Amino acid sequence: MAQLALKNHERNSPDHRIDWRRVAYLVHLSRALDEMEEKRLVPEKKVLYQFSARGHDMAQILLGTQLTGLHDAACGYYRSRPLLLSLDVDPADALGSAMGRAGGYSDGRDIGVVFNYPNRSGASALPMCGGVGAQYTPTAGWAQAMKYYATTLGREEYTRDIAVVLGGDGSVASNGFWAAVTAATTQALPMLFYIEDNGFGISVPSTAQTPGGNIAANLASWRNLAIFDGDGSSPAEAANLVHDAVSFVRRERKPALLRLTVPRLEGHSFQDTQTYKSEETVRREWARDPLPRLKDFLVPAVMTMEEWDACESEAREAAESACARAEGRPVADPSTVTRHVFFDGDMQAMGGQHPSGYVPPAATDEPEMSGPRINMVTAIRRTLEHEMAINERVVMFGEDIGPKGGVHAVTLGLQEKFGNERIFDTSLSEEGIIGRAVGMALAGLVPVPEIQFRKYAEPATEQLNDCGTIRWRTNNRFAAPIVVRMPGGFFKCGDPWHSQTNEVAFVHQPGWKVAVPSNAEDAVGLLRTSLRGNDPVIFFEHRAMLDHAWARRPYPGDDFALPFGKARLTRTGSDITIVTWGAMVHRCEEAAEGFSADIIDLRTLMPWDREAVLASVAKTHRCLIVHEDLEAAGFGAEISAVIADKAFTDLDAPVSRLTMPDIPSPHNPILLDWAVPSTERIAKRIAEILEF
Ligand SMILES: Cc1ncc(C[n+]2csc(CCOP(=O)(O)OP(=O)(O)O)c2C)c(N)n1
Repeated sequence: MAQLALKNHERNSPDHRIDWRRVAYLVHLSRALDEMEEKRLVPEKKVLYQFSARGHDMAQILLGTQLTGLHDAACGYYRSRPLLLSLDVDPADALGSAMGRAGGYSDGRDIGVVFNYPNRSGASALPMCGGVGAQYTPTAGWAQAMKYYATTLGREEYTRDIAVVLGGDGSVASNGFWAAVTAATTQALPMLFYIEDNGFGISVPSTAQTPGGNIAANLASWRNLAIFDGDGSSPAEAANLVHDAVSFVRRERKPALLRLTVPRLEGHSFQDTQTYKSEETVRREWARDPLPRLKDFLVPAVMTMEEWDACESEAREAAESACARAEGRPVADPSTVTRHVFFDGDMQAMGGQHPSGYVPPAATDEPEMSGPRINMVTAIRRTLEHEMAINERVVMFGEDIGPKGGVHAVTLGLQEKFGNERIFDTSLSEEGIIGRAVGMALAGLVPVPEIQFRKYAEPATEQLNDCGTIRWRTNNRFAAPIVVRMPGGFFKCGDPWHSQTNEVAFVHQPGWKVAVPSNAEDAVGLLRTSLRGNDPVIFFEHRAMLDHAWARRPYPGDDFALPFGKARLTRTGSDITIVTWGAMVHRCEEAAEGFSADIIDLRTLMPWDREAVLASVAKTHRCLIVHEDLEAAGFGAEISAVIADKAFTDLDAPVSRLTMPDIPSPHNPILLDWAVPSTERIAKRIAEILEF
C-alpha cells in the first residue's frame, strides 16, 4: 500500500476531480476563523477554549471533499473544525458554538470545538468527545452498521458508505484506538483511520506514543489494514493519499489507516506557549505551512493570483459575517439546561430507530398468566428472540454469546436462528463492545451488547458515560439508545470480580435508564420496553435469580411491556415499608413473614418510583431499605434522602438501610452469607424498627 501511495504521489499537478477553488476558500475560511479567535475572541473572553487547526487544515479539507457517500460519517476531535467546514456546516454555527451561544451544536452546553452534525443528505459528523481516543470505537460502530445495512439487510444504498475517524499522534496510544483497530480489522469494516501526526500530544513527542514515532510504520504488518503514509502539508501528496485511502475503503469494504504528517503551527491550545519546542523546531514547522504551498500549487495552474486573493477576501468576509451572526445569538435560557437528558417526546435528528418513523408495536402491562413457569434465563432469551424476529434492526454482540450462547446461556441457540451477522462474538474489549454499540445506534440500529459480568463494564466506562450524555450535549440532535445487558451480583459464592452489583454507578451517569428486575415476568416486560424505547438502558440480570425457583414466572406474552419508574407492591401491610430490588426482593418477602409490611420492588432505579415509596411511608410511618450493593453512597442513600426530605413528618422511626458492608464481595460462601443481607438479618432489622 505504501508503494501504491508513493506512485500516486508522483502525480504532482492538481487533480482535476478535486474542486481546488473550494479547497482554497475553505482553507482561507478556517484560517480566518482561527485568526479571529486568536486575535479577538479569546482575548475578549468571548471564546473560552480555542484549539488552532493551522497546519492541519488543508489535509482535513481535502478529506472532507472525499466524503461523498450519502451515509458517510466522520468523527473528529477538537482540532477538526476544517473538516466540519468542508461538510458545509454554517461557520456561524461553528463560531456561535465556540462562544457558547444558543443554537449551534449544543446550545451552549458543550465546548465549541467538540462538535456534531446530523446530516440526512450527505456525510454526518458523529458527536465528538472531549476524551482523547473516545472517537474511535463509535466510528467503528458506524462502519459496522454500514456493513450490516448493505450485507445483512441487502440495502443497496449503503454499499459505498464509509466511516472515517480523525485522531492525533497522541491518540494512537489510547485504548480506544486499539479497540477500534482490532474491531475493524477482525471484522473487515469499511473504516478509515485518519491520523494527523503533528509530532506532539500537547508537549509529549510522538516517540512516546508509539516506538519510533510513526504509527503507520509500526502497523505495516498488521493483517487486514491497508496503510497509507505521507506528507499532509504537500497539496499534491495529501490530495492523492486522501483520495487513494478513501477510495480503497469505499471499494474494498476494508479498513485502512492514513497517516499524514502535519505541522502544528500554534500551541496545543491558545494558552499553550510551546516553551517545550526549540526555536529551530518552530521554524521548521512554519516552513511546512500548507497554505503558501497550496498557493504555489494552485497559482497559476488552477487560478490566477487575483482569483486567489479574491478567494481569501471572500473567506474573510464570510468569517466576519459569521462572527456578527454568532454574536447576535443569545445565550440559551438557563432553565432549558435540564432538558434532553432523556427522550421527552421531542425527536432527535439522528440516532436509534425512532427518527426514521419507527412505531413500537402495541403492548400491554397485563401479563398472560397461562403457561408453565420459566426461569429468568429463558424469559430473557424468549424476549430477545421475539424482538429480533419482528425487528431487523436489533443486533446482539458480546463475548462468547455466539455458538456458546453466553456464559450464562441467555443467548443459547439464537445465533443458529438469526445468523452470525445479527448475533456475533466480539474481540475481548469492552470499550470495543460499548463504543461500537454507540456508533451502530447513531446509524439507526438497535444494538444489544452483552457485558459478561458487571465488573467488566469498567473498561468501557468512558464509552458508557459518553453514550449517556449524547442527547444532552448535542441538545437533542443525536441520541444513542442501546440496551446493555449485564449480569452481576452474588451467585453460589462471591468474589471481587464477578459478584458486584454497583448499579448506582449508572444512576449517577446522566442519560441512562437502569432496570433491575427480580423475576422472569418483570425481566420480560422491562427488556421489551428497553428494546422498543428511545433511551440507553442498563439491563441488570442478577446472577442469583437467573435460575432461582422464586423468580420463575409464566411467560407474560409477546406483547407484555412494563413502564420504567413503576414499582411493584409485592405485599401489602400497615406497619413498615420495605424498599428493595433484584435478589433482595425474595429475601425481604421471606423476612416479612409474620409482619404487616408493604414490600416495594422498585424494578427500575432510573427512573425510580418515588410516589409509591412516599405513599407507602405515609401509610406505614416506618421504612427499611434493603440492597445488596454497598452502603456508602449506595442507592439506598438516595431513597433515604428523599424520604427525609419529603416525608419527615410521616416518620415514627429513622429510615434504616440494610446493605453489604463497604467491602468487595467475599468468595467463601460462609463469608459471603455473612456479608450479604440474609433473610434472618432482614427480619431482625424489621423487628428493631418496629420496636423503635
Ligand atoms: C483521555 C484523555 N486524556 C487526556 C486528555 C488531555 N489532552 C487533551 S489533548 C491531549 C493531547 C492529544 O494529542 P494528539 O492526539 O496528538 O492530538 P493533537 O492535539 O496533537 O492534535 C491531551 C493529553 C484528554 N482530553 N483525554
